[in-house]
Amino acid sequence: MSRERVIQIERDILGKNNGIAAHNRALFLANDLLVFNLLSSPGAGKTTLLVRAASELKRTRPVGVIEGDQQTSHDAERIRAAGVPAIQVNTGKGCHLDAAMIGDAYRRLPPLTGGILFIENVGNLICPAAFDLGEACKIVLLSITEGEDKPLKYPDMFAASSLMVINKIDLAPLLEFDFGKTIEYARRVNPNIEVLLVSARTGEGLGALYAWIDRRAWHQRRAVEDIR
Ligand SMILES: Nc1nc2c(ncn2[C@@H]2O[C@H](COP(=O)(O)OP(=O)(O)OP(=O)(O)O)[C@@H](O)[C@H]2O)c(=O)[nH]1
Ligand SMILES: [Mg+2]
Ligand SMILES: [Zn+2]
Repeated sequence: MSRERVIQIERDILGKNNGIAAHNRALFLANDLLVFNLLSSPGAGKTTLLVRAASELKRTRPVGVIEGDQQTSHDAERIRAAGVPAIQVNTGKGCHLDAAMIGDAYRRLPPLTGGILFIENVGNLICPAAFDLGEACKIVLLSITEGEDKPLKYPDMFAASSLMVINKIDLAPLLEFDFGKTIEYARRVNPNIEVLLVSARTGEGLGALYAWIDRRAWHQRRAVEDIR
């Protein structure tokens, strides 16, 4: 296949996805729903973080989760065990979630008006960056066992994200992880990226994450009021 043909097919796929994502986004705003698309390599701690965050945040607003994995419903079961509604999407041979999958899964969740929807994308630092799902923003999770250089090796993911959450800081005494260097690399790719340090295991740093989420909720509500 020629290079031009490959580029054309990519454009068609992304163009179709973007149309559905715009539809999702309008629906989310109409339902006063704040939506985050959570991205990371496999095992960085997305589900561990979501179990804690969803349990905490659901005390003050509705919270739901859409879980993306190639196979199994393990992650949705972990979320449901915390008393939070979750829909599992299996992508089979696919390696990312797309906007149509999110539209379908959203319809199967209970009403979340005024609340938060977390989408846990397939563990993959590459193509989920290219697919808009209709989210308010992307959050990239980087665990300190992965090494400092990931923002430079997988720049699209960090360029597309509004927030980088550095996870597993409880392991810092065992590793020689350079936080300053990692943040510098991420900001080289995306000068505006915000950064938080957490341990999803111990809960350290999660207060700052909840405050960050509350600020986003406040900004979205103001933007919606301005439109209305
Ligand atoms: N020490 C430590 N371990 C963690 C932390 N967060 C997650 N883990 C562990 O890391 C492993 C993977 O965590 P998950 O939450 O399943 O990671 P994930 O990103 O959801 O993984 P996939 O959905 O497979 O991509 C598990 O063994 C967790 O217990 C943390 O903050 N500290
Ligand atoms: Mg997971
Ligand atoms: Zn993919």
